[in-house]
Amino acid sequence: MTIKSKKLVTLDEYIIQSQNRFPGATGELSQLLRDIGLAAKIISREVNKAGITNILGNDGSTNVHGESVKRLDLFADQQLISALDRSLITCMVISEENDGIVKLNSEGGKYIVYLDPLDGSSNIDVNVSIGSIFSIYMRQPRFGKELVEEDALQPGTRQVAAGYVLYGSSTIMAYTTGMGVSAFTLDPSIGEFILSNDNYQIPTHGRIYSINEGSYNSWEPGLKKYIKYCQKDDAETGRPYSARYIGSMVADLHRTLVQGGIFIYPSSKKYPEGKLRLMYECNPHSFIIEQAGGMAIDGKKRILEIEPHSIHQRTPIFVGSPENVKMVKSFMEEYAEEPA
Ligand code: P6P
Repeated sequence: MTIKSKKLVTLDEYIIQSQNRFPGATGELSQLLRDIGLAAKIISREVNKAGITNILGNDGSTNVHGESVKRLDLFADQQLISALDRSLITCMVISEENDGIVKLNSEGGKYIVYLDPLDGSSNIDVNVSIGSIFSIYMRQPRFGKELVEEDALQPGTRQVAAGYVLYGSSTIMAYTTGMGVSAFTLDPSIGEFILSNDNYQIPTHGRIYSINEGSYNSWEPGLKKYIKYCQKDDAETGRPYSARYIGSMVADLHRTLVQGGIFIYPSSKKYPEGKLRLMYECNPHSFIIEQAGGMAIDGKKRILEIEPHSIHQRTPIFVGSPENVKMVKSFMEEYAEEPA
């Protein structure tokens, strides 16, 4: 009797196998991804025991956006930055937790990394899934010149890799280097990320819409009409949709990638530019979703084509299954002139 055992592929093995497909590859991007994977394991360990140790709660400071910083935010930021610093491949990091650019020991490093070290951290104390997000660019060829913020202001189309780690019922790391989206599930018993999905394809249409309906009154007319359309009971066309909103972008976007549908964070009275940050929340998730066959717009144009003017700038985002995104866009165009 032959026992067919599914070959387990670890993150490190997968990265090396992928790199071997590119003879010219130097292995540096592979090393960078492995560094992030190592930091993710350490962060996962702390997140999973946060309730026991005294790492929960606020550390008393506020970040560049005036948001109270959780101790786990700082821990995740430190772990990711030190992991990237050790391999001397990254010249600078831009992180939600730091006002300006963070220059690393290797100013000659060829990569620039954006981080949201622990997105959704307001959910930490109520045990809801949270995540780390990363976005990787090549440093523009200005070698020898002093590193400045402008070196990092590149549109999302120039990302060389992007991904996230979701600390949920299991810890999952998903990333893309432009050749599709792969995901790995952490097996804590052996401390390895194991390949769990080799080429995500988002459903072309999904029956889930994900938006914070608390800001309904400040939405533009077309968005209001679209959400009302989703709520209509129409068995023939598969409506009503289901509403799912976790309030943790990484968790909402991972569900959207796997089950399809649409995630929306529009502009509102409180956030006229949108709440979510372009460079380290919207661009990486948009790269992932597009690589899986989905769409990501700011309401009008592709997120990835936005020319950034600031490392912490915000943008509205409509992201998910292509049919859902096209439909909300058509609703907003059709009712653009209606009074709010
Ligand atoms: P709201 C978490 O604070 C976050 O940055 C994202 O993870 C999440 O999608 C969004 O904000 C939730 O914002 O205004 O709905 O609470």
